[in-house]
Amino acid sequence: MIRAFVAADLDDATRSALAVQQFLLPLPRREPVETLHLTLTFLGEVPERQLEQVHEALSDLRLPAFSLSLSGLDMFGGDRPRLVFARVVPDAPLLRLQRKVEGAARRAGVQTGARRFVPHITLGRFRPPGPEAAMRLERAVVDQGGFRAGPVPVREIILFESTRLRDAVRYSALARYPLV
Ligand code: 2AM
Repeated sequence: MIRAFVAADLDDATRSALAVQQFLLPLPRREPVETLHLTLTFLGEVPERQLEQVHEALSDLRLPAFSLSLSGLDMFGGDRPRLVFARVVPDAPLLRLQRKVEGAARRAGVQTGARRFVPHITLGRFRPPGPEAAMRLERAVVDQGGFRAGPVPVREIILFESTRLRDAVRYSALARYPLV
């Protein structure tokens, strides 16, 4: 079984802008800047043969290159925050791409879950800190709410394998699909 997901890659200028935000936030843990990405569809643990079918379906997609806009920061977890992210504006070209990728995964027989797509780029993922640290973090997220970036060009999407290591996760690109 291979744990996999499909994501849009980011250009260097956007990575740098996000790294600045990471350093301004009191994050208990930061995602390594070179692994920042926008997940389009999380496939979960899939058998290798099925992943090959996802690969074929993704290879058949003909999709245009487009741009993203990033607008503000947010958290998942409420008053027990466990993830801080940059919000990605859910505009039409992104939603169209996401639907196509999800459709390709489903055609290959992958059950992708019913969660609504909330486009985001995770900056930090961690165990919820204590109440004081959580409040400091929330305040910083609000203070940095004016963060904007873009247009972020998206010229390819990537099929990633995710491997859980002892205290980290490694993402390896299995295949790349150019948007034309
Ligand atoms: P996240 O950053 O919001 O956690 C690899 O784990 C990528 O797939 C991450 O970007 C992660 O998003 C995303 N993902 C979506 N659903 C997931 C799930 N149920 N379990 C793990 N990762 C998930």
